[in-house]
Amino acid sequence: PERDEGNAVVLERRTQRVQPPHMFQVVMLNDDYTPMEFVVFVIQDFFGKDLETATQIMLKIHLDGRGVCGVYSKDVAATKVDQVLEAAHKAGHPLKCISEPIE
Ligand code: TYC
Repeated sequence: PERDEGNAVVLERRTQRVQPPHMFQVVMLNDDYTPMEFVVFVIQDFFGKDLETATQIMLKIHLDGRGVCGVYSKDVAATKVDQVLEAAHKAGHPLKCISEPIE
């Protein structure tokens, strides 16, 4: 650092702290048509859950309307959403999921 740096620079360094990365949850939404087995498959395949956990998440979505499948950085969450929507579209199911910031 320069010895003659201005007060503004010093103040900025004191007040601008490094923030932890903002995390995003991928939320899957219920619908009336997507087969339960397909949802369980997707949750296992794209979110790394085992069969029992994936089944619990699917049933939670089915009953509550939505459920969190995983928490990731913004980029990774967006990629997960794209992968799920593409797989659902290819299979002809209306399954939807979204990414949203936590807290
Ligand atoms: N409600 C669907 C059914 O009864 C199952 C389902 C669960 C669909 C979760 C979407 O995200 C979902 N076949």
